[in-house]
Amino acid sequence: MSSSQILPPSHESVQELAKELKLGVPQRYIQQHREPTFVCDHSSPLPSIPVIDMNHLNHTDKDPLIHLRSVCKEWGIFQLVNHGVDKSLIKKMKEEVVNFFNMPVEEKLRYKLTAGEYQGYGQTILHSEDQKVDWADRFYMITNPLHRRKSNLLPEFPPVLRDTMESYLQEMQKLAMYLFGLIGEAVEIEKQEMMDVFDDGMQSVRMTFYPPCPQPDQVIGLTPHSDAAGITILLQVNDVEGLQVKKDGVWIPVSFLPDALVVNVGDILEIMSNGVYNSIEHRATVNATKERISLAMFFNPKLEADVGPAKSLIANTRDPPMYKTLVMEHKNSPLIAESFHALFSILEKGLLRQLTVEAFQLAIDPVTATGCSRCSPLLTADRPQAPPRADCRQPLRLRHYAAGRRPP
Ligand SMILES: O=C(O)CCC(=O)C(=O)O
Repeated sequence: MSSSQILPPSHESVQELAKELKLGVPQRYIQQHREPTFVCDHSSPLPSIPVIDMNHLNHTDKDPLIHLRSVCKEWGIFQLVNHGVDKSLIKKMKEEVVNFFNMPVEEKLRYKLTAGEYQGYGQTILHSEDQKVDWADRFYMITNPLHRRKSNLLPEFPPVLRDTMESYLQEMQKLAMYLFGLIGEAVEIEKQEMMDVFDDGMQSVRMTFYPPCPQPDQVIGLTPHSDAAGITILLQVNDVEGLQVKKDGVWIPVSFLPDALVVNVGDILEIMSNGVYNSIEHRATVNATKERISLAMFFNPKLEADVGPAKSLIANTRDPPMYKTLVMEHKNSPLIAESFHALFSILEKGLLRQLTVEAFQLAIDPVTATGCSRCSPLLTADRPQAPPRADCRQPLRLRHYAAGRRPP
């Protein structure tokens, strides 16, 4: 089966399933090899993700930018405080997301994901019959450019949710553009280049409901992945935690500060920064007794933009580009159609980054470039015989490519 094939959804709602569980969690949700979470003790306290205060970023001196650069490099994620987004808007947005998931299932199914689609209300997008399903219901949609909005999604939302979301999207877009400017400047990408790439860019939203689960250690709310985005801004809607990030090989729970927004670096920013920044791998666990709800917004380049190491950074630093440049979307190219799809698939860990790195690797050394017909549309096109590799999704492999070395 090709990796691009999308199967019909497995069932209608995990939220409903969780209410009716009698005989334990069905097998298709059970994930045996979940990597353990960091356990803290006296000698090793729980590390916490860095905090960036926007009041400090607003000053003109260089120190905050040096700090921002080091946070995006060492972590690739931070909590943003004093972000200036109207508190009452955030409160209203949270209430409306809760109201959405509280609607009767029949109402939510008006927005249902259909086979072959990745926008709408549903669960894990299935690429194979034996694929495990995350313990969560999700609603995903593209919100910009406007002509890419689906007429049966946002426009058909209950009016208060729709209007609140419109205001929230606008505020978040302004915030994202401000952050893009600074995050770019911190790594010597000229502001104009960031604006050219991200202004009026592809924007999308995911609302997620993680129902309580009687076997929380046996399921996963959100499979580990990095975002194929520029940046993601995450709002934790209720006070239940579950987000974890992988830092130095260890899964660390994220404790949300009140009123903070969590910002993470995605694959596109890692590529644009020529590998300086870290597209952080993350996952979500679920709670035994309480549901968890989150709202993620993804900010991407405009569809006609090139994605590669930023030209101004390469000119300023004179470092060799570590990734090849690919256009975000090209109507005539099946390769790019695949990578475009990957932008919205949370299943393919770092696929966009992998594509650009593999393209680079192929260009410099086609013999040692390894890959797999399962995870790499690029290699599928160029080397149809490439066999599936058990380790094809190891982020470490990508780091080795990025460093120009052979993967282990
Ligand atoms: O629910 C969360 O905390 C994480 C959400 C997320 O990473 C995503 O939707 O991609």
